[in-house]
Amino acid sequence: MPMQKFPDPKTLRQQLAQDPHRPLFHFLPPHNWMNDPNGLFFWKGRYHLFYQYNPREAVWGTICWGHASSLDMVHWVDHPPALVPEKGTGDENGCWSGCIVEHKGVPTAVYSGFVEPERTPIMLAHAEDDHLDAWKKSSMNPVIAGAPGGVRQTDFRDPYVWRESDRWKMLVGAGMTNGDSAVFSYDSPDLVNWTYRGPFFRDGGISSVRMWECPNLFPLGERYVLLVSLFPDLQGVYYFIGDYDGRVFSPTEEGYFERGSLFYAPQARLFPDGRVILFGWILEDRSEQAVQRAGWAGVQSLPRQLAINAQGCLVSRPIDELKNLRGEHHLFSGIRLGSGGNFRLPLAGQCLEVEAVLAAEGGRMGMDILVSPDGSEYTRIFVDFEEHRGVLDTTHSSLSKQVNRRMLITPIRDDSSNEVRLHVWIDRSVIEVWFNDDAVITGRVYPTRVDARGLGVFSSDASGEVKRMHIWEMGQIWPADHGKA
Ligand code: DQQ
Repeated sequence: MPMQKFPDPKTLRQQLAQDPHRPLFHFLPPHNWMNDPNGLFFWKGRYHLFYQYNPREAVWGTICWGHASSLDMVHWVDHPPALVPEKGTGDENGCWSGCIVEHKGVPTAVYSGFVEPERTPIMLAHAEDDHLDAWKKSSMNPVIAGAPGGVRQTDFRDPYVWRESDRWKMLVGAGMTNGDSAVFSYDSPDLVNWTYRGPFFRDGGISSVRMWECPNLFPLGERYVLLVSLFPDLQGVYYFIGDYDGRVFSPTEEGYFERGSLFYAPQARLFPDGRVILFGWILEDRSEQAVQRAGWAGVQSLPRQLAINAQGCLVSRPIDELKNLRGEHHLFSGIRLGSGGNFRLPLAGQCLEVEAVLAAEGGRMGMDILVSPDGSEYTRIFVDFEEHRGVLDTTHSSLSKQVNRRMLITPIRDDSSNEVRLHVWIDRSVIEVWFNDDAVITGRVYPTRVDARGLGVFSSDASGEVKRMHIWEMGQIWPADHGKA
């Protein structure tokens, strides 16, 4: 691959460090655009994260694979971009999403190339060093030239590969000419010669959209999980849980992993310690003009460990290693609120982790975060105890006209108790909220005021109690010399 000159990522990070919306403990690129996580891979003691990266500007285009690595999946160092488009080949207009597997001791990337206007052949590249800095595209490219019959050529991409006995297996996301969404399966002895095995799973029901992007298949306990991203994006990430006998996948449960929020195109991997961990792309939620002015776009979610809960649903929780970012701790307990009551906490911050137990007999109860002193900007996170819903309300988060306003809603399981556990991660413009450890909402907020940092709790249409609220001030995931706002 021709070596290209990329600017020093540390300098780029320093230049953007004063931006009050740039998160401090979520992974994001040195500058410009990022979308899907790719190639999650553990190699020689380090976790590697690759990502869809446009090094030229803060909007999608000329997609490369950006690259970072970590000892703990929390603190990261930048590497040079790994895969870049090459003229006259199957990736001349972009190196799209894919994964990395080890074949005969060599980490090998399997990904979708992009040739305008509509070809997305499947490509290979081999690592040439143990830092995974140097990559060589395979002389056998493309290893799959295009979509099988019955699939729209424009809607076939994102290979996901794993080893099964003595063969490689691959799923590719697709949209079919008959309107179904599907994943197609292939197998191979060597990653180069692939045999088409037909549709692995297809659906014309609730999850059927234009196509399924970024399929993932992994074992979780005794079961298998198929995860797909519903395209066009913003429609959510959907899962099927089932049995898989090496040929046929038979789902017994299904549901949204996250519905219609700003979380998309996740990649999950089974790591050597037995955990299945996933990162997902968190989109921006402001105008393209505002994004261009900021000079960066896109964030990775917190690394989330996956599990199947007692009700048979796919759930996630942030990995335990994130506790290493916890700084000063504050505890509030027994805050009773009458109907319509609110209480301003004697604390403020923009990078916080909050664990709370809320109790109410009905009505709505929750917290306000990123509150400006005059109350003109605030973000509301609450539980609707009547409707069993969790809500992230960003309608008052920002006075800017360049910002979208949303009510992001998730159903919460009714366990017939009057308590709900909240786990909230506030990282400047990024909010991730778990309700009762199983429902999650991801959102973005862009207060205009730097003093929009206040915190409060409220109750409406019923009285309630904040039984406990732990708050930690959070540290950053970059070395100190990368700049701090
Ligand atoms: N992003 C990639 C595609 C994938 C989509 C292109 C999902 O490979 O289908 O940047 O966001």
